[in-house]
Amino acid sequence: MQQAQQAGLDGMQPQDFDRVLTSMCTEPHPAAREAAERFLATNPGDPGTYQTVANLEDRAVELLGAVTGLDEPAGYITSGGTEANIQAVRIARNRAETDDPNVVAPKSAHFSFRKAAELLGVELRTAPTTDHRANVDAMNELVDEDTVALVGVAGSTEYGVVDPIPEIAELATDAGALCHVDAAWGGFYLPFTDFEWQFDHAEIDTLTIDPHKVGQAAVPSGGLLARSESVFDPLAIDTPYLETTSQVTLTGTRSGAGVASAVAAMEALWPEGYREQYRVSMDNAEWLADQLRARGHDVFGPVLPLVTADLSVPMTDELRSRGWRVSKTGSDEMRIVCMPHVTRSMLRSFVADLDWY
Ligand code: 0PR
Repeated sequence: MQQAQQAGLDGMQPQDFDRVLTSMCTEPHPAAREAAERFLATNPGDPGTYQTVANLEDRAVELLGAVTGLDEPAGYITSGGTEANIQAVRIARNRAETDDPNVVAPKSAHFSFRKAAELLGVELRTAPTTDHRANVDAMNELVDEDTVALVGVAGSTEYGVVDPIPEIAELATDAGALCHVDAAWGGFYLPFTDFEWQFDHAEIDTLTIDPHKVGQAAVPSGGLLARSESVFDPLAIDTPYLETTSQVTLTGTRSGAGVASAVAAMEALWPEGYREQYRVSMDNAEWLADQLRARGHDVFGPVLPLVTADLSVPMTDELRSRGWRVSKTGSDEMRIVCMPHVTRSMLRSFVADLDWY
């Protein structure tokens, strides 16, 4: 920000992806980039005025429904996974009758649930995990009559694991609580795996899946889906002077670029392009895991295309100084996310740099 003020934008370039091994964003698909630019000045928050982009949003939700196993999907394009998760917790809180609501999630749940809890006055109860995966018994122990939602993660931020969603959904049904699945990152890899995480696998009420992550849309493009339109009823706010009479979204003005680019990316890539991307990224992650194991490191994964390893922290700092963007888990392991821009040749030169130490 400071730099931009001093130098102006002339000649400034955004971050190159060629050494980024830690981001959950990636290079947008060329069609997504083009669509984002074309719809830059549109606002799906005002569908009466910006009808074309509103129709595109319906198409985006239909495509997200196809990805997540939902025949008649309801939902909208959010600013990202954070907004989608906040909204899911808001639905759960608003529809329940308690004054002291709590949400039960595995401790692996993304920090956006902390934001949701704080904003909404909901207690977030986090249960210990087993091998980084939600432990359903531990979650069950935290459930009581004030539990309004249970959360499962399908593709966790730190380790890329998938929680036992059908079991979590059963707990939610028994508790009369909402079942929310966070597939913000994993959602575009998971259709090509055997994991049970979709609406047609379990009694799921709401689900987060972000086109701006593995979906290869432009930022900002998140997704919140619900089993039916009525799930959104507890969010409806009157909008007296717009042509439409109510809004269920969190933000008012929203990005038409995000909506259009989500449609463009999904039309270009669903399903074959994403399937191929899953295959390539998973191969890369497995190759990297093998290389690190062969060098004596303790490696976790890949379950989905994400690998962690017990490289020491100073080494991670050294790597950063050589331009590699790597990050650490909460337990100080190095964490590599094999996004679409992460190629085998990138990983080869990364491993060669590791050998240099
Ligand atoms: N749910 C899951 C499972 C996530 O991994 C994330 C983000 C979110 C929700 C929230 O999504 P938004 O960031 O779109 O609101 N996970 C990444 C993280 O926190 C986000 C990220 C993306 C970080 C790109 C860095 C980066 O360069 O690590």
